[in-house]
Amino acid sequence: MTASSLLEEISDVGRDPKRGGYSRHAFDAAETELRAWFVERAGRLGLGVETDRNGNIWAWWGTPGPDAVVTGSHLDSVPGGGAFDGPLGVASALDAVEILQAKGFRPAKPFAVVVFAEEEGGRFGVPCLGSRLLTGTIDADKARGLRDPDGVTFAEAAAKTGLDPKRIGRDSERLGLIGRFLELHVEQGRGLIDLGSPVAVGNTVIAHGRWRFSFQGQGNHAGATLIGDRRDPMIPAAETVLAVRKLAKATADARATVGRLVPVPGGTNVIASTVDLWLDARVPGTATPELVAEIAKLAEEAAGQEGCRVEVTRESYSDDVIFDDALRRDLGTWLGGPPELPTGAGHDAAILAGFVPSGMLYVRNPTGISHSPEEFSEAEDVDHGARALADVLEKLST
Ligand code: HGY
Ligand code: MN
Ligand code: MN
Ligand code: MN
Repeated sequence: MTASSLLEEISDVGRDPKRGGYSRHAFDAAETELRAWFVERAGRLGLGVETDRNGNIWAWWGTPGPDAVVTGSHLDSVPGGGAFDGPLGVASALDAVEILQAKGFRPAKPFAVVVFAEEEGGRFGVPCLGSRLLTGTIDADKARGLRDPDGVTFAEAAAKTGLDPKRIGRDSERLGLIGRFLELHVEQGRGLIDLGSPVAVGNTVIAHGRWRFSFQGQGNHAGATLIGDRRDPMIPAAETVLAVRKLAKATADARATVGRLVPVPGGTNVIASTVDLWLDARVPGTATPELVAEIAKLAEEAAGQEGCRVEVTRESYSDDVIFDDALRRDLGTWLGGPPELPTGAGHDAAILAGFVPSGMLYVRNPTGISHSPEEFSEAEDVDHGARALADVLEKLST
């Protein structure tokens, strides 16, 4: 089945009528349905499927072994996300295997399609959790203790899906099998429209991280409390949101976002006792921590003026990544010199790039919008991308 028809096949899974788009989060009903879909589709291609200790699914074409060519992406989404971010890479990998099998190709090296767990961090808050656990770039105890918005820990959710929480953590043996990793992904931006090409080769992923700002004040009655008697955490939180924009605008090429802000208890006629907000900050090079420190300083000043406190916690951070030079060059040669694209979006390939030669292919998204229902890629470009992936996987596996 072509990648576009595989995406069509799952187009009703995890639709989110409230937010629009899709909400498919680690081990929830929708993502579990997608996992089962992947296992069934991989089985039809004769791939040997297994789930690793961290919840990543591996579909082996032939016997697992060293110097493996591995491709894949993720099936989870952001809340109210698009149909392509993640599943496009998985569907294209399945289509690429079918294209190669149909022409009688057999890989000369071990070959696997992988689906990483919790790439968006949409449930447990840390992006690329599955690939960070595989590579040991997150402490296993910290990961086990991560809580979702309902207070369920990653360990509990993993156990419920059949994993042994005690085994969660770096999987050196499995990591050691990977010779090359290649992720195909929908473009999250509009570079390819302007460049007039259906595909591009990834070159860099900019540094990015997530920080939690927890503002503590005094919960109180909205009508009975004079303004001068308040310690309202919503005020410094709001000032921090404005400071994020102001300071990011003053920092070259910075992107900084507050997409999630949670007042507790969250009543219309209640002055909040606490307000939590999450900052997603990304600046090429080493300037992200500096930008965040400036924002935190303003947050502390604003909290002090309102008689509140603020606690800032770093929840995740990844440095700038440059993909493997030789692989980038080979991909460019094999695909006839498509453009190279930097990206501000994080990917599992960027986590693996610290351990194995990794690369990315992007497929044109004419809306230039992602992490939103408008995310899109034409079927013609989707299937062109899958054929391009098949071509380069054949070269890598010969
Ligand atoms: O947030 C990101 O950049 C990615 O889509 N997980
Ligand atoms: Mn994403
Ligand atoms: Mn993605
Ligand atoms: Mn990714």
